[in-house]
Amino acid sequence: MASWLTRSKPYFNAALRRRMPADLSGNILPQTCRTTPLYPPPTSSAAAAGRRPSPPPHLIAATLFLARRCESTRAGVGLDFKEADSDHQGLDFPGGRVTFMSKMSFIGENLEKRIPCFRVLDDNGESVGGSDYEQMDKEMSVKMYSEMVTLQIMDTVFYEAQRQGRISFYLTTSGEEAVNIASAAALSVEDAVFAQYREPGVLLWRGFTLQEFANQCFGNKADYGKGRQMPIHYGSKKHNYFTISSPIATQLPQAVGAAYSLKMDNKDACVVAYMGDGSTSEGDFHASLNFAAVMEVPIVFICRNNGWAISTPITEQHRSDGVVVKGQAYGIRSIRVDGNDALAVYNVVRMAREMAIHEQRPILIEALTYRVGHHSTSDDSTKYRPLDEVEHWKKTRDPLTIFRNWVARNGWWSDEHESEMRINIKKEIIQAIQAAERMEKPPLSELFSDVYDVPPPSLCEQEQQLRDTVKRHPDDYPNDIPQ
Ligand SMILES: Cc1ncc(C[n+]2csc(CCOP(=O)(O)OP(=O)(O)O)c2C)c(N)n1
Ligand SMILES: [Mg+2]
Repeated sequence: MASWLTRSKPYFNAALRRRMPADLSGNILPQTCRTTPLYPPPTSSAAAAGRRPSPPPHLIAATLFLARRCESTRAGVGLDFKEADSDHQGLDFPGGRVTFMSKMSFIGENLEKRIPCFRVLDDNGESVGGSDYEQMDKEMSVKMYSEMVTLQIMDTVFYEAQRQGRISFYLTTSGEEAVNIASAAALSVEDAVFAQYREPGVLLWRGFTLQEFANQCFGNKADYGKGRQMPIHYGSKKHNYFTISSPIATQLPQAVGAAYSLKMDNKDACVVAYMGDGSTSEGDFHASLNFAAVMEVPIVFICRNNGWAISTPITEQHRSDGVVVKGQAYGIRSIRVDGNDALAVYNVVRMAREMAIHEQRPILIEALTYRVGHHSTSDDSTKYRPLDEVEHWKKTRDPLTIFRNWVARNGWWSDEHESEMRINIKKEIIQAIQAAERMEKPPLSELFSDVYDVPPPSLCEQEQQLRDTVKRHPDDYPNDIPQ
C-alpha cells in the first residue's frame, strides 16, 4: 500500500483544495450551503505547498482524546486533554505529537451526552429557527414532495401486487421517503450511487421510470438484469446507480474503490454509498471506512439508521452511540441528521457532497429514521416489535407530513393538488404494472449468458440439465418463459 500511496500523492495534493474550520474538539463549524466555492483556501505554508496543515498539539490532543469521564473503575477517571502533562513532554509520533499523562486514564466507552441530531423542521413541519440551512425554492420543494408521494404510492401498489402473487417479493421504503428523496435531490447525476436496497427513491429522483421499476420487479424482457435478480434489485448505468446486491455491506468496499477512481481521474463528483444500521456490523463497513479515510477519497456514506435490521433492534446492534461516533474512530468527519426532516437531510447531504469533492475526503452521515413497514414481504414485524412503536412513528414523525406542512405553510401546496396528484400517480403505476406483466419473459438461455465469453463445459452441462428437468416436470415451471 505504501507504494500505491506514493504513486497517488499527486492526486492527493491536487485534491486538497479547501479546508473547513474546526473548533477545539475537532467539530466542524457550520457554514451556509452554497454551490460556488464554499471554503477559504488553506493559508498555512504547508497547505500552500499542497500538504494538509498540521494542527497545533493541543488540537490533536483534543481530537484524539474526545472522551468523557464515566463512573466506573479506571475508565471512570475519564480522559480529558487537560489531564495531559505539559506539552514539552510529548512524544513525536507519526500523525502528530502525543502528550504524556501520568494518570492511568482509559478512554470512556461513551460520551456523556449522545451526539445531537441536526434538524431544520420540527414534527409539525415548522422551522425550528436558528438552523443552518439554505432556503429551498418552490420548484425544488414541490418536486421533492411530489417524488416522496410517488415513492409512497409505488410502494403501496407494488406491495399489493406481491400480496396478490403477481411478483415474488417486495420491500418498501415506508417511513424513509425523506432520506431517499432529499439525499438524491442534493446530488448530481455525476455522483455514483451504491445503494443497499431500501433506496429506490434515489433512482426515482434520477428519472428511472415507473415502467422501468415495474419491468425489474416482474423480471420481464425489458428488465436490465434480464430477470436474473429478485425484485427490487434495480440498477441503471444511465442513472449512475450500481445494481443492488443482496449480501449487505458488499456495496461499501466497491463504493470506496469507485471513489478512489474518481479521485485518480480528478473528477468533480463523488460516490454516495447507502447502508442500513445492520450493515454497520459487517466487516465490510469497517474496512470501507478505514480505506476511505486513509486514501482520502470523495465519498459520502449515508447510514439510514431505521431502528431495526429485520428483527434485530438497534440496541442489540451496537453499544456505541449509534453509527455517527464510528466515523471519528476512523478519522472521518461525521454528522447525525434527522432522517425524517427532508430539509435537514437535503442540506446535510449537499454540504457533505461539497466537502467530499472539494476537500477530497470521506464524510459519514447517520440519518435517524424508522422502518415503518415490515422488513420485506417475507417478514411479519408484529412478531418482534410493538405496534404502538410503529404507530408513534407513523403518526408523529411521518416524513411526508412534516415536509408537506412546511411546503403548504409556504403557500406552495393544497389538498386539492394532492388528491389529484395521488390519483394520477396511482393510475400510472397500475398501468406500468399491467404492461410489465403482459411483457414476455427473457428466454431461458439468458440465465447462462453474459458471464463467460465462451461458456465452459460445466455451464453448458448445467443448462442442459435444467432444460431436461423443465421437460420432465412441466407443471413445476412457468410456461411463459421462451426456451
Ligand atoms: C451478508 C448478509 N448477511 C445477512 C443478510 C440477511 N439480511 C438481509 S437484510 C438484513 C438486515 C439489514 O438491516 P439494515 O442494514 O439495518 O437495513 P434495513 O433493512 O433496516 O434497511 C439482513 C441481516 C444478508 N442479506 N447479507
Ligand atoms: Mg435498519
